[in-house]
Amino acid sequence: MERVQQRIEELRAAIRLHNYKYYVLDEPSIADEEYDRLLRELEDLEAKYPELITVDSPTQRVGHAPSEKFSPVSHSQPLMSLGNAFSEDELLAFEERVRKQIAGPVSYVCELKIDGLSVSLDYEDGVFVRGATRGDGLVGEDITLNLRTIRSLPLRLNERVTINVRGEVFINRKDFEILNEERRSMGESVFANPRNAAAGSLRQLDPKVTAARPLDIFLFSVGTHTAPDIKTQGEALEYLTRLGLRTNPHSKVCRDFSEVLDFIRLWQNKSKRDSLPYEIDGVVVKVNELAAQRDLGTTARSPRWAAAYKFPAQQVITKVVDIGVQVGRTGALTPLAELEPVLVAGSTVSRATLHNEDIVRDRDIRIGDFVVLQKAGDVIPEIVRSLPERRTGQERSFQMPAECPACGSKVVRMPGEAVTRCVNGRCPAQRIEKLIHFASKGAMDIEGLGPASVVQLVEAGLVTSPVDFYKLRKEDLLRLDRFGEKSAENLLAAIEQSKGQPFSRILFGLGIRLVGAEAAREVAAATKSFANLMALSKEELLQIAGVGEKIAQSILDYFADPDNQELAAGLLAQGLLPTESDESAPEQEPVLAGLTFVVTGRLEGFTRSAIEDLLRSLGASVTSSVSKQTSFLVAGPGAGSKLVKANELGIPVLSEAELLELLEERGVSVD
Ligand code: 0OW
Repeated sequence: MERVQQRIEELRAAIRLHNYKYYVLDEPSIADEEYDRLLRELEDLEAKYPELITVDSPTQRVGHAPSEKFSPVSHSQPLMSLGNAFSEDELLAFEERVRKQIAGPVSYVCELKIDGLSVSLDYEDGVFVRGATRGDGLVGEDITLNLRTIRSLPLRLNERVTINVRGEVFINRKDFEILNEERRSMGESVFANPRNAAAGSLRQLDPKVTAARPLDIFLFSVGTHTAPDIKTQGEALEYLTRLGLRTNPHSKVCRDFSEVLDFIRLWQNKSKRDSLPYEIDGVVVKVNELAAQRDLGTTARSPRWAAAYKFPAQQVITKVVDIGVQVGRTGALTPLAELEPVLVAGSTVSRATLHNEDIVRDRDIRIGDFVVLQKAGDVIPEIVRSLPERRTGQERSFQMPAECPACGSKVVRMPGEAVTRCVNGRCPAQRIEKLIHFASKGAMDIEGLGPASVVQLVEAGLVTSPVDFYKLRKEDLLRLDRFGEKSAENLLAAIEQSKGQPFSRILFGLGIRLVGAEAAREVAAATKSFANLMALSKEELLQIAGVGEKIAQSILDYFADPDNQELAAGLLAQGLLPTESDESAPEQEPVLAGLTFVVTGRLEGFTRSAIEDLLRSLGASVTSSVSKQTSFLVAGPGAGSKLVKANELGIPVLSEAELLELLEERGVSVD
């Protein structure tokens, strides 16, 4: 046994070293067959002596049973997002703010901004124990099993430290193209860009699927750690590298801001970026000294000591093959340019919206024109201008059709409005858009009921109104292609689960003109049920915050239509809402679960106990003293020693307004 244990240790150490050289340093040090032989010998030994298997053995990369769903993980410290700078001037303004706040000399670190998915990793005594997506910055999803499949992510560090680190998971451009090729050949939908491919691969419920995807990772910051005292971001990156974690080789400590600008001008160059195997969408500029970072602090969402310089949008030239019309869920007819497919900013574009008729005329875009197309990162592509000098005289101007292309009924353009609209409430194009909107993330959030599935259900005659979603049966779905046992059950479960959505989401999901998510929240909070809402007069509607003349009229018109009354009754009949208005305040989503708050100083809008009760009702714990475990300090005017301590420990500090903003973001409206 002794000898076996020793041989296993030798094999693990050798394989771990080869993994590190091959995947982390990109410097293979052994022939593949030699590597495979070592791995197979270890697998055989572990098969013969399963009691000797450890969680950090190189053989334990791919988990077995797929999980039902991802469990939530509250981040020890929030994963911040980044404020953007779109020009050198905006970057100089960032530097100006830093200089105003920081007395002594300041250096910077420039890091390529990897265009991937940010994750947080926990190592305990050097062993990888948990990994999560960023989520909303406070709470992410546990994707440990999937992260373990990333070969460049070590399951065990070079030192036995307990540390939290953050980084970006990505897929190389070449691997992205190969993956899309495979999906195309299997008739599956392709990923729009490498970032979506990485995100889609990481959020697979079955780790075996993730293991087949060529994911990679760069780590870029150190969270809580028991490590030696690190004073700068530069040292943090060196420390990550020393631990055996993969860091980006192009990061650079810049003594002053002119070096920052040099770095940015160097990497802005397209051929320089194309020389990288992965996509970057900018440069992250960080104040190097951690003490200065603490002095600068953070806003609710992003640090004041970092900025993301986004490269200017890439522009390409392509040809307008045709200009069609798309009918939206509110009946709006939107001109849509069909383009000769062209690669821009990491993905292939073949369509671009032209917004409305006036824009087509103002920019003089004609069918057959060569045009300049612009796309910044994953922002929607846009036609900047046409190139009249390349016209041949064959080009044709766009005319908005007089009838709706989907149902043939007359279209109207109200005087003074830019939008042309189909007013047939039963128009099939609108019907589909409405169904897509009803199931969408911001509304009923029905997982697996994206645009393609909605179209499929409508074309199969299974669904014409949102009520029909709740009448679907498994046998209906199994008759459709791309639906198997599992996917049919998952979809029906997701539809069933959506019955618990609050009234505000249902109201938003109906797609009433001018009633967006915000107005829907206000109206739902004020009326609590369809019955109450439909009983309101215009004057009463106008009493509701956020409801003006137009919205009140739109709501009255909507519920005056018998089809919509039938729809509301049909949804109730499917058990979507308690018909009576529930007097008890709906219990709040625990959006702050797992977070620890300390409150100090005077707050304008709350008594101390009111704010603490609110935070506790949202799942947070509230303590009286600041420590490393504190997630946020809420500091009103007159904050004293607690504020100093929070800054010393690098704890994010929120003003009362920033706290409200953070709650607002999580859908908590505080009256
Ligand atoms: N994408 C990146 C990157 C980076 C964090 C630390 C505090 C705020 C941002 O390469 N090199 N460095 C950071 O630093 N963030 C990055 O990506 C951010 C994470 C979340 C949103 C961006 O993707």
